[in-house]
Amino acid sequence: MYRVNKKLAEIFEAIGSIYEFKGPKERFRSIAYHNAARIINDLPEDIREHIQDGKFIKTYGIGKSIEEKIFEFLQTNQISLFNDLQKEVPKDFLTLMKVQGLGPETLKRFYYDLNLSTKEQIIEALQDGRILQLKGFQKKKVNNILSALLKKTETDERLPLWDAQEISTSIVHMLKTIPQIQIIDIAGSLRRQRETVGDIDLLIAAKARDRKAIIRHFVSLDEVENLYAEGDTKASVYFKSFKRQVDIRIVTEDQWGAALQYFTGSKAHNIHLRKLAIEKGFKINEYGLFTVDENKKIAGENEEGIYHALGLECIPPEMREDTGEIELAAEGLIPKLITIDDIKGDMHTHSKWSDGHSSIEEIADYISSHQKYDYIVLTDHSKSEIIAGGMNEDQFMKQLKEIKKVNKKLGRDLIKSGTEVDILPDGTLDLSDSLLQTLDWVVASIHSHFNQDNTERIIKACRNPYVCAIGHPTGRVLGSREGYPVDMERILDVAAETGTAIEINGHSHRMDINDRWAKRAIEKGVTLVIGTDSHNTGNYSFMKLGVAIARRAWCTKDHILNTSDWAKIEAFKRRKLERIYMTH
Ligand code: DGT
Ligand code: CA
Ligand code: CA
Ligand code: ZN
Repeated sequence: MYRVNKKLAEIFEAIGSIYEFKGPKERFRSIAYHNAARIINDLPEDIREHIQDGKFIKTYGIGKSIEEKIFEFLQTNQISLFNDLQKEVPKDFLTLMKVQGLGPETLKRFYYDLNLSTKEQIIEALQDGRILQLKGFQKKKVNNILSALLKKTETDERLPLWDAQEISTSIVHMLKTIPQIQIIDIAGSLRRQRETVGDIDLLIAAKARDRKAIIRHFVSLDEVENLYAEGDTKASVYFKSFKRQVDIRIVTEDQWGAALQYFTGSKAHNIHLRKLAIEKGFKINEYGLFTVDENKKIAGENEEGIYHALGLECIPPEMREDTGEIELAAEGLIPKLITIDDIKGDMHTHSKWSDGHSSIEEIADYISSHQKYDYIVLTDHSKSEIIAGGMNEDQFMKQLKEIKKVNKKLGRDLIKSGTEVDILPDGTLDLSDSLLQTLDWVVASIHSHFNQDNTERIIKACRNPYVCAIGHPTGRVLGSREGYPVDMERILDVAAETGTAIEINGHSHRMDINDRWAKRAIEKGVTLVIGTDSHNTGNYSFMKLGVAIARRAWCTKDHILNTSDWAKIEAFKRRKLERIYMTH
């Protein structure tokens, strides 16, 4: 999610809750701010993209007065109304209202009926039975609130990879101004590109005598709020604006490889590696690889050296989870993982024709100047997606003409026609077969009935000869919605059997299917495609998240269809058609 959006949404949420706390006469204000918070939270792009010539391009249900607050925030980084309102509620209120079971209404009663205004006072009153005496507070409710209050919140949550990448990039940028730093890189789960990240680990190489100065500089950055730990070679701090813990570790240049290997992990990978080292008469730590008998340093300057000394091929960070990669490396069988440069096109994007923000021409211009793609598929929504501006068959035919026009102007077939067609509740599709047959690429996705088991629905879609791929197959949305119930093993089997591709949706909110399912898919011989589900030009870079999932799934470029030129994609479609008609 975009940091401005997130911050604004948080403030609006808080304003809404303060109005709620203030009572019934502020009810409409409260609703308006809560609404605005939700709308901004759901925006697929940076809110600043919605402003042009000092105006909102679209209002999105946001009224004039809230619009002014948005401008105020973008210009001054604060909202004066919010500063004033905060003085009207107890100090801990804003953090407390986010605790499960403690809405503004409840807090109001604690405050007015029992005169409780801090977290400590509330905990005490929950424990000593005072709250039990309030009407409507039975034992179970009290216990739930108590355990929610005692549990750490918010910062305990793991951070989606995209956010972690943005944050770490900006921190690395800040630190690069420190002249004593020789090398700086990310480590930990972030370097392994896990889909969520617990904390951010950074590694620095510098001369021993410069460490103190670097650490002092780091911990006194404006952004740093809390210092958890500070030592000779490390510091652990809390970054205010990112609400995240960041660990730095400083080593000397000759220890770089050993330290990078050690702090990249994973823990399980490292433990296995250490066992292997001991078997071979070595010991390994963050300073290097040493012989046990003479304590002689064998390797440590770079990671390759460490792995090679242990008789292993160097293992890409994304594979380091101790799930068989060390055994593979011992046999020299580490696959050549796909890279972003292998990608020849994007298989899932939306234009202004449905709920995207760019016209076909704008997309063509942007892709031509920013990507080395051979093709990009427009997969706008089908008619039952009313809110998302889904299109009927006639509109798709019109869009087809527009695509031809733009391609002609470009002088090449960059833009491919397609759709993300809805799989309806009964498993049939939202567009006619004759239209689907005309399009270059058909992704079929589920956008409704999330609570039912959707296995059969998806399987039925796989059996349609014109469905090329299943979009965001589990339907999960990171941090807000679990996937619908679905038997993914069966779906993968049917995908393999029918020659239907399975999508790795790289959108930062989705990352669907994830690395584990993608690995399972290729084990079963399923072809994967990566799409970004872009709704604006900023989204095309989600391709790197899709590639991250594929790398963590041990995919080579041969596993991913959109590393091929378009002719191979046509062949893939033909194979599916033949297969379906042969079995009928
Ligand atoms: P996270 O932050 O929960 O997403 O996961 P990681 O993998 O980034 O874990 P973190 O930040 O606790 O530690 C970073 C790396 O440091 C970890 O991947 C491996 C290494 N490490 C940490 N603790 C240990 C340990 O007790 N033994 C070994 N061998 N390595 C460790
Ligand atoms: Ca970490
Ligand atoms: Ca850490
Ligand atoms: Zn979709």
